[in-house]
Amino acid sequence: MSENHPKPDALIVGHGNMDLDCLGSLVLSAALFPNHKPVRSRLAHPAVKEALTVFAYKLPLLTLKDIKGVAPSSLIVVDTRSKSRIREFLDAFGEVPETITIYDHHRNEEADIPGARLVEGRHGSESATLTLMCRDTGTAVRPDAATIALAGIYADTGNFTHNTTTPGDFEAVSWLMERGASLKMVRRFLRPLREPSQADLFHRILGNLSWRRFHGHVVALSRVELEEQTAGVAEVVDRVFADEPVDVLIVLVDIRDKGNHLVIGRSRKERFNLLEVLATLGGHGHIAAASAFIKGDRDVWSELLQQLESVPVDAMTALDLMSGDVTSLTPDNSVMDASILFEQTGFSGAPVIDTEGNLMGMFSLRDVSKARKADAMKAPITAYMTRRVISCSPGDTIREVERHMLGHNVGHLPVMEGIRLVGLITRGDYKKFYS
Ligand SMILES: [Mn+2]
Repeated sequence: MSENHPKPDALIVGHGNMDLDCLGSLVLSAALFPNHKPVRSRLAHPAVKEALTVFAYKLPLLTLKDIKGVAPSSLIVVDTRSKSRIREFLDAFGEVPETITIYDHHRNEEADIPGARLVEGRHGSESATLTLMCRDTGTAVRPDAATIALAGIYADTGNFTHNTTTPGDFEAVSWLMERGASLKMVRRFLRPLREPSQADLFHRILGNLSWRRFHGHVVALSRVELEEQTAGVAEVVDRVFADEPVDVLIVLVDIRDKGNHLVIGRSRKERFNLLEVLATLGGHGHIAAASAFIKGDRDVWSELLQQLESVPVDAMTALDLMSGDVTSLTPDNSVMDASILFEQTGFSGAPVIDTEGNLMGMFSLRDVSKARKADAMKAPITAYMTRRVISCSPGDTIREVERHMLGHNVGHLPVMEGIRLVGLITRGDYKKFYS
């Protein structure tokens, strides 16, 4: 900005190291509040750098240099509510702005910007919230801005698969598509591992993976070294997380030149609050995606393991999923007896228990129809039951339960403590868990 221009009086900033949702939020809020000028952060994710290169001439983003010493009367903060994440901008200002308004969806982030008014974002991406505001206020959004916003929504919702995704994210996408957003360009921005160094890091993270159990949660951990801090590490972690069948992934990156550390975590479990785990390391983010940057010589690995030991909520296990009050059959029951039981109860299967309480097998509706075809409804159920029963233990994780049920295509999974039947998990129990 040349000396001839007046210093801007009203600004929009996002969090440092801009990601796509942050850029989308900047662009949309610039459309919503045309008297406010958006400012870009010093660092940006590789995908954002690419977007800036493609659209630079259409995105009038100010730089830190432009706002040095400015005392804005009004500041809009998007995609963060944390003071530490807008530090570079606050440091550049001559004075703290009088009016600060925050548009953010990081519900678990501490809102510690003094005097700021928070407009709570209720969707999986802040770009969705601001898109719907544009729609509702009749604010025009050009195709380029729509493309960037669309990329932000895809990125922050993990292609609409994160638990935080709402119908509003979809509504916003629909509206942006009507404004001419380019899916082709979004695909380009979202393609992972664009740098050779990212591919290398990807393989090293995978190569160093180990699995540990903390309070029933199975956590995949990996520790790698980088010569210097490079952009795009989080994208690599996302890629590993997308490919690996794990519930929680935590990667520690030791950065050699300055002796700093970066911890990036991803979780698919609502019960596993990553933000809480990384809090003592100064982490920020969401329950499902958080990271921490730790300066200097600290044994971050040990601290992390210690913190994981104190994960607050135990993992769900077979015990949480099962019904303990199991209706069972005995070996002297006939197929007809079982058929009547199923009809009366609506069950589609039951364990067969002998007089000593041992599990002899499982008998299901499928077995009834087999016997009916053979005209053998009076035969004992032992003639038609499944003897090789797939079972699990009360302490098995949901993932292990899943493996048993889906891997062997069984609709009833007995939960055994040694030879004693303690419960039964049905397809219905399993589906309830996912609803
Ligand atoms: Mn966001």
